[in-house]
Amino acid sequence: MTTSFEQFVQEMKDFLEPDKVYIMDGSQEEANRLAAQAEKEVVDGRNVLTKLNGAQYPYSYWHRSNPNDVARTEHLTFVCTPSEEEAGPNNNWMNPDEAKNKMNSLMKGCMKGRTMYVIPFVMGTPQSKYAKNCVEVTDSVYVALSMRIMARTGKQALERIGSSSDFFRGIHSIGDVNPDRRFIMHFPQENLVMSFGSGYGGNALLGKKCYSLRIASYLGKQEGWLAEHMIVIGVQSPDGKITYFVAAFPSACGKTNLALLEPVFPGYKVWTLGDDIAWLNVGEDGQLYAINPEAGFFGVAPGTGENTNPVMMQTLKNDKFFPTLFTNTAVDNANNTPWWEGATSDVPQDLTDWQGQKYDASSGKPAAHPNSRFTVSAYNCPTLSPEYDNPKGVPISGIIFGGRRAVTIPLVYECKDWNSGVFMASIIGSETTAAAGGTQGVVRRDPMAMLPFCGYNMGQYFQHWLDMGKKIKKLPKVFMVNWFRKDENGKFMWPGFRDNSRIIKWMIDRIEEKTGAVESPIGLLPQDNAINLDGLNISKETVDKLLSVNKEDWKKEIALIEEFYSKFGDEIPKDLRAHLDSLKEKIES
Ligand code: OXD
Ligand code: MN
Repeated sequence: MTTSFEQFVQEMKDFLEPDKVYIMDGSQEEANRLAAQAEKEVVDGRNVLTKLNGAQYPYSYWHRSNPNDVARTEHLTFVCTPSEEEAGPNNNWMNPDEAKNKMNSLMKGCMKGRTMYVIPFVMGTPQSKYAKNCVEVTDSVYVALSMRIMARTGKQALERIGSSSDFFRGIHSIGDVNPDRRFIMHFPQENLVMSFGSGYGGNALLGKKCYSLRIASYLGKQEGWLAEHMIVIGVQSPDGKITYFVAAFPSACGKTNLALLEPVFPGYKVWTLGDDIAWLNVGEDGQLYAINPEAGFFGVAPGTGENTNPVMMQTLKNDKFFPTLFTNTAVDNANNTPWWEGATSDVPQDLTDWQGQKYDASSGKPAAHPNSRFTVSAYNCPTLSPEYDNPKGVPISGIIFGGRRAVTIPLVYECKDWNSGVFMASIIGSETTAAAGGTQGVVRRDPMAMLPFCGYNMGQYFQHWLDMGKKIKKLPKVFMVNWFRKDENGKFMWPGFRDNSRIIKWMIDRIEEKTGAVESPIGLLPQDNAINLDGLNISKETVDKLLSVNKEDWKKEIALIEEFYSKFGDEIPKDLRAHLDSLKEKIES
């Protein structure tokens, strides 16, 4: 694309034909003004925002979406590369010309009678050489307000863009919120996304999954870096030393809880840098560095409460940067505060449910949608790392991968080296959750937790991971975890949440070579008593079960991995096939 910012805005005016154009400046005054306007505006039969109790949740608003528009819609999401092979079997593919024609016919003149919000934004701190310039146009004030929270928007972005034509273009309209006319089309070669018919975060906040993962993963392959579905944390030990980790989990597997963890051990502290996306670059010193390109958290509300994530509850009640949005939660009418399952242990008496109806607890249905969300600025987080805006990012010592698995996968193990880490990450399976439309609880392969987000052929993506390993001087250790293993009675064996810090501490001990490990067919397991379980009521038998490698289960797993790999044919790197063969041999011996 060769057009400047001004030319792009003009092109979009001509194409989308809005009544008004508003260019966002990113100021707090603007946030107040747009929020007040959104309270009055009715879209798709609902007020866009309803003000909540500011004394308890400062500057907070409630948003309800169309019940047909509550999650990412993977079957309507396309990667439009010139050839189908380039998009790979992991993506829905459409020929770019066909996709453009389809979107042009849906979007031509679609903003008549509406305002077009133009959102200049930077993904990453504007001072960073790793940050990227972007512009989204949208006709949704909810999207505009959300983008203000999730990215660095307005003047700082416009200054960075200047007269350059090198910026991502996102074109969004909520259209008539009709799933039959809903498409999220990615054009990696053109640094462009066109999205129509949905206001849901992952489909409409185009800086998030669409740009920072799908398009950015493609750019990362060209430019020699990685865009990953990962949290970023720094774990401080009592001696003051901070060890930085990135961790990848499929949606709704407790990423946000881990990103804001309060360790159980005195003297330890987790510093938060990101809860969803990390961009990984090799720094000048040859180490792997992570930045979080986002500026806010778009977190799953249900399950977030004082017991499970007290730091997030404080974040939601902070008032440094506003507004904070609650989408498809319920509302407690006694005090006009947002509520969701798990927010408090008791269910309030008088709730309005996520669809705006009086809640009937005997219905057996939840009051908040299972994928209801909060959108809150990272700057409101009391554990935000002082390094958050460091343009270099933070040096990574450990990479954690996980999934949600009732069986087979141990609580934790360490991969022997980088390449076996890439192999193990490439075979992750996880039970599906409410973050994407479709059946829940089915195990699907989700390599690196990136299956829905990798913007090109995953076979080539695996090769890119292997190639990155050759560029990094001091390779981080790679760990696999599964907080969700169940016993014969279907009960979780590991308490999870704050107790996950026990596992992180073991990882730090491994990184600092303070503890040995036990060889197993899949990797290195903790030695007896190496995980500090002080104060935890858990039997040795349960711990042994949590850490067991059951060959029969793994045989079944290998069959599923082979089936998954076979979809990619020759694109699977030889090295990973060799790892699979060797695993098979060890499991069958
Ligand atoms: C998310 C997701 O919204 O992964 O973060 O679905
Ligand atoms: Mn995510």
